Amino acid sequence: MSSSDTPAPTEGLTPSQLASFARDGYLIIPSALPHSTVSSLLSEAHRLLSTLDLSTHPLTRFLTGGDTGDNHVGDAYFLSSGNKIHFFLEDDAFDPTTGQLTKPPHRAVNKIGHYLHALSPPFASLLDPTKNDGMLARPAAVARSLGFQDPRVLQSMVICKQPEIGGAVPPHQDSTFLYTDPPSAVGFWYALEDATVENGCLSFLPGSHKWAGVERRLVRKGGEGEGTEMVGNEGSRFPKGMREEREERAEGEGEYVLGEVKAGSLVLIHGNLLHKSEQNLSSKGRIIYTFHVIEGAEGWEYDGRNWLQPPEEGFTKLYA
Ligand SMILES: O=C(O)CCC(=O)C(=O)O
Repeated sequence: MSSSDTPAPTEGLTPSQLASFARDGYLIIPSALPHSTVSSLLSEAHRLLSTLDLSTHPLTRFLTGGDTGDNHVGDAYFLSSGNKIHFFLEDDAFDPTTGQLTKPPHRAVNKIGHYLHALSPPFASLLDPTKNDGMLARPAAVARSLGFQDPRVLQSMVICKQPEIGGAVPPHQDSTFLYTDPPSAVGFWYALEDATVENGCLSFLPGSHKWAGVERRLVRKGGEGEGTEMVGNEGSRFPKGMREEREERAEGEGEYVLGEVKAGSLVLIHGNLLHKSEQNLSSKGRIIYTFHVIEGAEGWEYDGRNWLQPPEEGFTKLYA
């Protein structure tokens, strides 16, 4: 095959990928990142971990608040992380009796967030539509395929799922945390290391995005103080256009499907989809990179009570 016959890299989603995402609420795209990109992002994740200085760190732990979401992390260090690179520690990295860390700092981090897509050049370059590095399914092209008019990127994170102590992430919907009215969040989740059952891969409740409305939202507590809380959602519970096809189902029905993936895979996650990951008690870590996209066009309102508020420059535009 001559170079002129070589098929152009697939930029957006194919019709069958779109159909699969619409049916299941998630889509796995193997080998979305070339090996060179995976290694540069992984090196950047390790470099960031090596910069953690616990002598000036408030020792904020990443707590999901369990099934109810009560007691979710919400101190000033967390609430101010939307335009910074902050480190959140693993609860099980602390000895419960003494409160001392039992792991070295780089092995104690649950996640790094939430402005990597702007402040870290290797992570920022994932969003660059002009780069020609063999990457499949570029974020802007994917967003176009999904019908976004003015997609905005927010809440980027490296999630470490550390060996032996990596915490479980309970079942949740991403629009609970990044609520627009109507809901519009889509998660872009990139495996930088293989994710397996042993080290806490994702699992999904297929089709739940069609019947599980956004019933609750994580918001800042009122006033100038710290803290987050879960409140009932009084706005729309499903994205535009989904009301007609939404199915009536009781929560708890259906079975989660494991999403074991190789490094370099991209997983797209609908904001209403119920998904989770288990603890990592194995000796192998599982580093991933994720960011979310919401609709920034007129007709979608980003909620002023959401835990994450836009930086002065506004949430990052995905379209040039
Ligand atoms: O990577 C994980 O274990 C969980 C990530 C997740 O559920 C999310 O980003 O919404």
